[in-house]
Amino acid sequence: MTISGKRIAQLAAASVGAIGIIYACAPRTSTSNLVTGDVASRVFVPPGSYDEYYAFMSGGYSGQVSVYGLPSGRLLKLIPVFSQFAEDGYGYNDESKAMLQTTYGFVPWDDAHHPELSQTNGVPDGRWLFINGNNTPRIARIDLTRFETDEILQIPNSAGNHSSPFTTPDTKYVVAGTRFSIPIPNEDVAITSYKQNFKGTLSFITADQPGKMDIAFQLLMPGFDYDLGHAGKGPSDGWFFFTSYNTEQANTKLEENASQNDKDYVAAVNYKRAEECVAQGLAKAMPAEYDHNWVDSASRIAKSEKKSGVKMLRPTDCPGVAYYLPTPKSPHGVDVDPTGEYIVAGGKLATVIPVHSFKKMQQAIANKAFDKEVDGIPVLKYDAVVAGEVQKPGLGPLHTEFDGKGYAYTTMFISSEIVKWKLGTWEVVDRIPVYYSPGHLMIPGGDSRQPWGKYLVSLNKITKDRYLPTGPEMAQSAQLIDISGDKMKVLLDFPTIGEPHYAQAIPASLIKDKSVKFFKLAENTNPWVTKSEADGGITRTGKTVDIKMIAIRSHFAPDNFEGVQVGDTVKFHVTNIEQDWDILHGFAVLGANTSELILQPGETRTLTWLPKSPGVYPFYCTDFCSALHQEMQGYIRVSPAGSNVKLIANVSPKTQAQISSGQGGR
Ligand code: K7E
Ligand code: CUA
Repeated sequence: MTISGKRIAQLAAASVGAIGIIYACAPRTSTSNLVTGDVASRVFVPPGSYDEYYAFMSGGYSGQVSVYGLPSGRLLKLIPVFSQFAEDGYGYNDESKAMLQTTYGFVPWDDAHHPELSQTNGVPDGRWLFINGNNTPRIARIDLTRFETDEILQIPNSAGNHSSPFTTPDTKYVVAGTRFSIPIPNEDVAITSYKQNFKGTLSFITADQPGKMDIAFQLLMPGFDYDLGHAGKGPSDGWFFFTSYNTEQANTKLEENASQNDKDYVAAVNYKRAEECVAQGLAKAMPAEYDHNWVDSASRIAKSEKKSGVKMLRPTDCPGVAYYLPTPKSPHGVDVDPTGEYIVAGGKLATVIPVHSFKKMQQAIANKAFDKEVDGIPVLKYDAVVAGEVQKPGLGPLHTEFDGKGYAYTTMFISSEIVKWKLGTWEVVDRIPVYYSPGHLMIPGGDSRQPWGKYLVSLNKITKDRYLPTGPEMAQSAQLIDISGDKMKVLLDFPTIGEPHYAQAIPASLIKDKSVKFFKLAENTNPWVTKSEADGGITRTGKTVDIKMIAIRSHFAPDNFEGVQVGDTVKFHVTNIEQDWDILHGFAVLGANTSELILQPGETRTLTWLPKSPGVYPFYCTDFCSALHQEMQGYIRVSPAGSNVKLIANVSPKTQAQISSGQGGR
C-alpha cells in the first residue's frame, strides 16, 4: 500500500472516523486470541501481596494524578494536584488553598499531561514526581514519601504549558515550553500580527530543592508551537530537545495552515551554553509576574509568594545556544534513547519515523551545514543530522519509549497499534493492535538511561466497546503489554481516570520503604494545633470564632460548643492526635459548604463554617475509624446575633476524670 501525504492528512483530519473504519473492518479481535493462556497468572497479584511497580498516570482534565500498581492494574490512590478534592479537603481547607493561587486568582483546575519522575544520573530515583498544568501554566512537585502535592510554580511568559515538565538527568532543571506562542510580554495586538509579534519561550526551572522551584532563565524563540521535550543524556547530556509545529506561524485554521511545511523542527537547546550566557549577563531582565506556592513541612500549611521578573535570553545574544533539526511533519513527541545518541520524533502526519543522531548533529554544527537561520537560530540540513528513518511504521506516530535492550516502541494513533523497531537498523520487528488509538505509551524508566523493560502500558484515547457501557462517556482505557520476549503480548485492560496522556512507572522497591506512616504530633507547628484533650477550646476575636479540638478513636474533644452567633465565621481546627499508620479521622458539620476534612495521623486541618440560622448543629467523623465510629459526633449551638449565650466548650467527662486522677492534661 502506498500512502500519499494527502491520504494521511485525510486520515488525520478524520482520525476518529478512521479508527471507526479500522475497527469496523478488522475482524472482531477479542483479547483472547492475542493473549496466551498464562496471562491471568502474569497479572495476578495474590491478596496481601504487592505489585512490582508504581505507575503514575496523569489525570488530564481532572487535574490529578492516579497511582496504579502494576502488573495488577489496581488503583492505589488519587493525588489532587491542580484540582479541589472533596474526598480529603485539598484545595478547600485553610491549610491547602494557597497551593492553587495564581496571578489569575484562585485556579482550582488544570489540564495535567506529563508526570515526570525525578532522576539521579539519568535514572528515576523515586524522590519526586513533577507534572504540568497546561491551561494556566504551572508545574507541580509531588513528594513520593507522602504522595502529596508539595509545591506549584506558575510559569510566566507561557500560554499552554504542554512541553513540560521533562527533567534533566540530575533534576537540576525541569522545563516548560509554551504550546501557544503569544506576544511576550503579553499585550493587546491584532491577532493577524502573529508573525511580527508572537513568540515562544522555553523555560528552565530549577527543581532540585524542594520548596524552592524558580525560573532560572527563559529562551525567547520564534513564534511556533512548542509541543514536547526531552533531555539529552550520556553524550548529549547538557542538551534539551523540543518539538515544534506550526512553523508556518498560522494563527487560524491550523489543521490546514499549519500542515503546509514538509518539515517542522526539533529545537536542540544547549542549556549549558545558556547557563554561560546567563552568567555573562547576556540575558535581559524581563518583567513577569508569577506565583510560587509550597507546603511548609513542619506546619503542613501551604504558603504563596508573588514573584516578579525573569531572565530572558535571546538566541541572537548567545550564539550556539539553539539549533533547529528539520523533522517531518508536524512532530509531536520527541524522545531520546537510553544511550543519548538518538533523538526520535513522532511526526503526526509523517510516513516515516525520523531519528536524529546527536553525533551527526555535532558534526553538522562544526561544519556549519546550515540551510538557513530563523531569528538567529541555524537550521541544520536534514541529511546532515538524520540517523535513519523507520519505514512504513504505520499511521500517525506520536510517542516513543525504549526497553533498554536496543528496541524502541512507538504509538500509532491512526492505525491504532504499537510498533516495535530496532535502534540502528530502523527495521520494524513487531507490531500489536491496541484498543483504540494510543496517545502516549509508557515503559517503566522508558525515557531514562535505564529502562526496566518488562512491561509497556498503552494509554489509549478511545475506549468504545472495551468495557461495559457507561453511557456516551467511557473511562479511558489502558492496556498492559508484556515486552519481555520477542513478541509483544497483551496482558490486561484496565480503565483509567480523567484522560491520562503520559504516565511513568518505577519499581515499588524505590519508594515503598520510604513511605511516611504518620506525622509526629510533637513536630506539628500549625498555630492551631491541639496536642492533648485538655488543650481544646473556643475563642472569639470579633466575629471570628476559633475552635481547637482533637480527634482520636472514638471521640472529638471538646465535643459541645455554645456561644456561636449567626454572622460569625467559625473555624474548626481539628488535630488528629493518633500516632499510628493509616488511622484517619474526618470532620463534617451540618451545612458545611465545601468538603469535609480528612485528617491524617498527627496533622491539623481547618474547616471554615458560616452558620446561617439559630439552632443546634451536629458534627461527626466521616472516616470509619473504629467500632464506635458512629459515636464519634458532637454539637455546636448557634444563637442569634447579639445573644448573650456564653462562649463555652465542654471538657469530656473522661478527660475530667483523667485530670482529677492526675493522668491527663498538660
Ligand atoms: Cu501526546 Cu499532551 Cu503528551 Cu496527549 S500529549 S497523547
Ligand atoms: Cu473517627 Cu470515624
